[in-house]
Amino acid sequence: LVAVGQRTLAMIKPDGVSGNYTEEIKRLIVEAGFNIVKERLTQLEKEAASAFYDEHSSRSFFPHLVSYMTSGPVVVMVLEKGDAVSDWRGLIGPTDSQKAKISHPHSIRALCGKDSQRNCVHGSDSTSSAEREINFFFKDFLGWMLNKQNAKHGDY
Ligand code: DGI
Repeated sequence: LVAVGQRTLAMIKPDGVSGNYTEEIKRLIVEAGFNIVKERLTQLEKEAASAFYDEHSSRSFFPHLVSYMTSGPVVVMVLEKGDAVSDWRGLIGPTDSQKAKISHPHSIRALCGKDSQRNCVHGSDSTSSAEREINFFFKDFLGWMLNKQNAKHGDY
């Protein structure tokens, strides 16, 4: 029996995609021993970005966060590895990209993040948020997008 690794959700945020970091980030992911088991390019709308970051809805930066997250396409991936959640958090580095450049110079946020909002990548912070976020992008959100498309085409 082959042990299946833990799974986590990784996202290349709008600044990472528009800055052309997608291929380099994916290379770092594979080099670090993760398996990319699912991947999609998508565009978040206000409703989806707000739902994804619901835990921050009362923070003063929330409106800015939502407009940043909806400013361009994102790449979402399911990564698999023995300790996927903490290993991916380690590889991306601290939230504040400026701090990352000093304390974690080899992290992905040091490589392509700008500040504490435009920090290039996302990683689930626990196994339970990984489960929620994977379902969000590869189950719930997918269904929601398809329903919207069907509605647009009058195909109920
Ligand atoms: O899990 P992280 O992304 O490392 O950090 P988090 O869960 O504390 O915050 C989620 C996102 O919210 C983060 O990636 C960017 C945004 N954010 C967090 N703190 C700040 C922030 N955005 C702004 N503008 N200012 C902040 O202090």
